Amino acid sequence: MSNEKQLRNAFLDYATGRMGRRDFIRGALAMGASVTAVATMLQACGDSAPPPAAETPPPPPGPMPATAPAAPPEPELGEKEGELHIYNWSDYIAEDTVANFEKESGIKVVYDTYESNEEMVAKLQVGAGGYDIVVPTGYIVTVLAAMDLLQPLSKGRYIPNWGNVAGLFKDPVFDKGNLFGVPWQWGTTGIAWRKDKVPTPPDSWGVFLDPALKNKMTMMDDMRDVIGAWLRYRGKSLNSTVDAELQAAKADAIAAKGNLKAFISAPVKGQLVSGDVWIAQLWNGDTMQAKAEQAEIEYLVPKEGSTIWTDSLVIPKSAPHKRAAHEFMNYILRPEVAASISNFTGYGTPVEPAMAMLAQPVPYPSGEELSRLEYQGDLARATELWDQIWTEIKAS
Ligand code: N2P
Repeated sequence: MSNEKQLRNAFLDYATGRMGRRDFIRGALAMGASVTAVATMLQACGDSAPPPAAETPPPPPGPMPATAPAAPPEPELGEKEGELHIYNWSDYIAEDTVANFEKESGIKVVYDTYESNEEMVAKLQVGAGGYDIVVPTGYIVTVLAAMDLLQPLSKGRYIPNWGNVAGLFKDPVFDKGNLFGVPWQWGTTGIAWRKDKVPTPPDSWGVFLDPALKNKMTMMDDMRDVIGAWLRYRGKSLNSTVDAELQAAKADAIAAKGNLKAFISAPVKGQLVSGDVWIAQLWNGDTMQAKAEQAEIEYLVPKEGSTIWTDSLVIPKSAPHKRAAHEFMNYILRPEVAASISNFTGYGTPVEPAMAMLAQPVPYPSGEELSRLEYQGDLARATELWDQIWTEIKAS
């Protein structure tokens, strides 16, 4: 493994809490990283204490400081640009949000969509798209920040509406201090089903193993959600990095694949509405969008549990229109704008004063639901194993 790759792995382990500060600093310096580079990486994790000089031994582990480290100074950006390129998940914004923003700000928006985190990250990594805003799920924010692909936000300067964000969404584990992300929407992954076609609620991930429903079911085209579901089915964490658990999940996924019409995410909505698909692994909000067209569609979180997530707006470091990106972030934190977005998407809003304006407010999950839900974490070094298993499932 190259030094650079080793350093990246060490940083991911540190960023996700698998490696202590002291081990990370010692290892990074031994791999040839400069003290400044180590300091930058520590700061990216919200740790502003300077690393020790290379020749000084690392400090002994001590108690946590009583006060949070001071936030890094916020970059000042130039004049507002006249253009903004947004890359978001499909069906994840109200129909008039962009047009209203353009009218008010005079900024021309180019808007593209994707169907999975992987599709978006792949584009960012090769530097394609010229995007100013992308919308990763929590654990992906950690990964992009660790790869130094994100612009630190200047919330104090350009996002006065930041105060509207509900406390629950401030300072998340995946982005301590909200250095990089403005929370966009939150939701769960579960099962959408047609109650007129399937009389009993499919309350277990095991339903996808039922040959009686062959070709009437789909799972998402999403490595984390598919393998995660089969891990939960066997009582394991959907963040497992244990080879034996992952091999068992692979075997279940391959068995289920024989009954599936396809691996498909948001675009399955049309097939649920038409009745070509009766049972689909899907997110709560997309299910609500389909239900608006076909009342027989229902949603549940299987008894074995599933994923809860928050997606955030972030600005790639390479973004050509960073000031306009901040302007958009500030705009969508207005209560009436946030409410109109959630009214369309069916997902929960992190904008507190918007809650009272929702036609069908998405309540925060109950204690019982929360006990069955898990946030996805960065898989760090196990990412390669997960990638390989997903490739094997797709190729089977
Ligand atoms: C968009 C739903 C995206 C949610 N249709 C995935 N976190």
